[in-house]
Amino acid sequence: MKKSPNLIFHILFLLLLISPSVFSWKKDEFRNCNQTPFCKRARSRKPGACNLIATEVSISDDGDLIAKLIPKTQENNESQDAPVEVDSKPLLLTVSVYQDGILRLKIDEEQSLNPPKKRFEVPDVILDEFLSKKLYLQWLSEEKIDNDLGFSSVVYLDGDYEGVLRHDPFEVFVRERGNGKRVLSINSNGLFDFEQLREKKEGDDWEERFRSHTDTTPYGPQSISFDVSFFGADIVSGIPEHATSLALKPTSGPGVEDGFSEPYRLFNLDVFEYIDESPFGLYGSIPFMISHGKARGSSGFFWLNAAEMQIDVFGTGWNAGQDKIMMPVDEKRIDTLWMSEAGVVDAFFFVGPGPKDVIRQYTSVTGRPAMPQLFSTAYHQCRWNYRDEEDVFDVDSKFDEHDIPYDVLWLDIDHTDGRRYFTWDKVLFPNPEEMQNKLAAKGRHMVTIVDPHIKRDDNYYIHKEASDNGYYIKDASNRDFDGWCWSGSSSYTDMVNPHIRSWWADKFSYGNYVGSTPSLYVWNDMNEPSVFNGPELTMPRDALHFGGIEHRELHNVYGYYFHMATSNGLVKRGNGKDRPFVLSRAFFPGTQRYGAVWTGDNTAEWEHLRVSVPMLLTLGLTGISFSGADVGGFFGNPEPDLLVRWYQLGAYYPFFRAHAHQDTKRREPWLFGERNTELIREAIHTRYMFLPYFYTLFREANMTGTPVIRPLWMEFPAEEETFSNDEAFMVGNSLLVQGVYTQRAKHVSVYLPGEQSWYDLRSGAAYKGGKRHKFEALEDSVPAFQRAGTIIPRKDRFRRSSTQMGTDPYTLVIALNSSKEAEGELYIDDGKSFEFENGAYIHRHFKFSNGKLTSSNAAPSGAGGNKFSTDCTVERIILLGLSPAPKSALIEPANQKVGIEMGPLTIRHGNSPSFLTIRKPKVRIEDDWTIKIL
Ligand code: NBV
Repeated sequence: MKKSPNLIFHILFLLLLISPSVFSWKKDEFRNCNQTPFCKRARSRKPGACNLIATEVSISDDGDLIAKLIPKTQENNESQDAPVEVDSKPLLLTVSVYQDGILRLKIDEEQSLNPPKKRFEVPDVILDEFLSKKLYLQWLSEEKIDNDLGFSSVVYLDGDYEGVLRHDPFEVFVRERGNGKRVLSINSNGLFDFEQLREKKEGDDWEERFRSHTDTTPYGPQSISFDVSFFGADIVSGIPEHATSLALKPTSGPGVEDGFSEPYRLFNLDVFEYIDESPFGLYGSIPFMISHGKARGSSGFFWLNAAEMQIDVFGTGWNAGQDKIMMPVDEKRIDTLWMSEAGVVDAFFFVGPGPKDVIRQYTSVTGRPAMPQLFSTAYHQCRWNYRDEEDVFDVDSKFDEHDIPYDVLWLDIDHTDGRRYFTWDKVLFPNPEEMQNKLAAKGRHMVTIVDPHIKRDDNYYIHKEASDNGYYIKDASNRDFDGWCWSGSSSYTDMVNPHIRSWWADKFSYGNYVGSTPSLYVWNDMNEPSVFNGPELTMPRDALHFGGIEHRELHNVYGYYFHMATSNGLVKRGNGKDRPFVLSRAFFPGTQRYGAVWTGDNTAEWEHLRVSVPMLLTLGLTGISFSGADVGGFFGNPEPDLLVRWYQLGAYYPFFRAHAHQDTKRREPWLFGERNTELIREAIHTRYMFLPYFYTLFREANMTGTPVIRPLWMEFPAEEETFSNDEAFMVGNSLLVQGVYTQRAKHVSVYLPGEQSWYDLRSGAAYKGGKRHKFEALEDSVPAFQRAGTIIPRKDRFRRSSTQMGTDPYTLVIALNSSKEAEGELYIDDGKSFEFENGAYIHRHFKFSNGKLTSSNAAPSGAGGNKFSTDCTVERIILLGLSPAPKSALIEPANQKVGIEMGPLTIRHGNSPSFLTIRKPKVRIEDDWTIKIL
């Protein structure tokens, strides 16, 4: 084995890293904007600094609007043929228009003018299907806007919107047709800047230094920055990942709070013990922002760029007194500044007008969330580390002993032979297949971790193949990059290369991954990538990828490719039959197509429980619906009270997993005394009960992009009171959940939106909407309510795992609104394969009106049908809000009469208040039927 020359240093470094005392956010290890030259330059520009004008505007053969951007000089003020400034060649601007009112703006150097290098454009994110929806512009209209002397070019977006390219000064915006109201714009504040690549001249010092690291920056400054304005916006949200509020706070101008004077950073980093309430960038990056306002609704802006990005949100009035602003100053709007170290402008404008429309538009570009396997939507038990097979069996059987269901047991890095992924520690895990099979017999699954750092050990087959074939990322001197991580001296496979991705995917075949079985799935950690001795704990920016691309150009997309290759590997191993399950820490736009993500190494503190909600809501708004936070907090030991509250809230996370650092005390659900075990059991049971509802929501996300958990304003877009509420959230359109975020809380204040009432999930009591209520903080659950007017499908019988619930009957809970009506849906498929894509599923629509519950097919004609079938029946129908109490009901077409009784809200709470219940209607869930209240 090749020893690293400074092995001792590395070992010391590693020891330092894993000793608990150093686990605190080390601000100084990371650059701030002032220490980041491109950010500093961009932030110091003044509004109106951009002097580019659009010339030679025309429609190209491809049906796009094209123009050249050149600096405005004295001469070209009059004539457009004036010479351009030295070093500043014309830039090429392209506006393309796609279905659903989507405008795409690209700005790059003109390739015909031979720039020193082609700038990186991110491949493999935009769907081909989206590209096929391009509209070919036929004609262009020109008009004068405001008091302009020159013209602007106007293109058709769709029936309601138009795109405008203002020529002088250059600006692009989308406006409503007819009334001309702006929706979104770029460069209205004149902050656009594009540092063009140029040959290095004598005296140019391009090197950048940070702490002990030097970045050779061989191509010099190449950053891009511009302002984006969101009109009619009360809030902006999105651009994960930051541990902060859902409505983004200003980072520049008036109203900047303490700790928020740095821009929101988008640079995938492994941040030890991150703090809450900070614009600091964490493990993943999605440069997509969504705005929302009472006046007009929502709009969205997405910049497809994988280099480091920094984004400022300006406080209102930041540019007061500036005369160079090109927009109606009295209009309500939020201005932002987007800065990236490299790449091109490839930006998408989404017009909405509703929040769900914006997400549909964004996910039509980057893809809808994958449909997960049913088991992965249930509860996961994780810890760094379950020590050995005995530990695994012990934990597994204790779940049964304590009557707590779980679906997946996870193994962290120490299950491997010396952190060589795809291997097993032979002493601790001598019979991995047997172990998995034993759990699989109870319908349970396992997950093992596979990180991207490959141990540089010639006896390790993955390393051998990767180094022999030249599959590693290279350092700036073109040698295999050698960094330090959990495996010691390590290299990183170059996942940007499709051939290498395919090689990696093959490593998951049952033949290659010895000891793996069909019930084993995968966890990708450290894929930012994390490099302990690298600058800011990551890969040097001047490292080289396939095709000579510098790491700086694609840093944020690396983890996405790693996740993609792993996920493809799991599909391949089952010959394309089964859906994969891969959890990733790093992410990028498009990640939603490959699996789930979690919010990394949080801490067992109340504030981290609190911030998990805006973090997950933000991920959902930006396409990544399948996400969760470590229940209990990764670092530190939660007080039982905190742990219980975390389970109660986590039961509603789309991805529900408990996890803990190796130095923490064991915290399996039964270790905190009988009462706490009972409370945790109850929380996990709640999740299992709602699995049919969650699965239906996952399908909705898969079809439309609408996330499983949603900010209240997504369901109640006109209610201002909801805009800054990120302590409560909606699960689908029917449930509202409010966390409890303080120790020994006595009361919780909950805002219930809308005009209709809400039914408390535990007591069934109805509460008025459009009001804030003060509730007693009950020990046994966090406040959760079903919205009047909805029907929720549940499965109330408890088994060991979701797999064992397959044939269980359903309960339908009908919460009537003031017109005595309600609606809901249920989606079912085999929970595992891709057959649903061929129509093998059941999609029911339930409607209660005029005293009659009807179940009808909601699948589009041609889909659904008989390709998937189930014998499941409905065992109970609970009616909330119906009076006077009816005595019986008539089931059609069976023409059978059944009695209506009083019964508990859930079968576990036999002594809770009683509600009207139709017991054993015995209708089949897949059939059409009606039940008429008599
Ligand atoms: O693999 C060990 C941990 C893992 O448990 C955690 O979930 C990851 O986020 N991993 C980070 C590396 C060590 C962190 C201190």
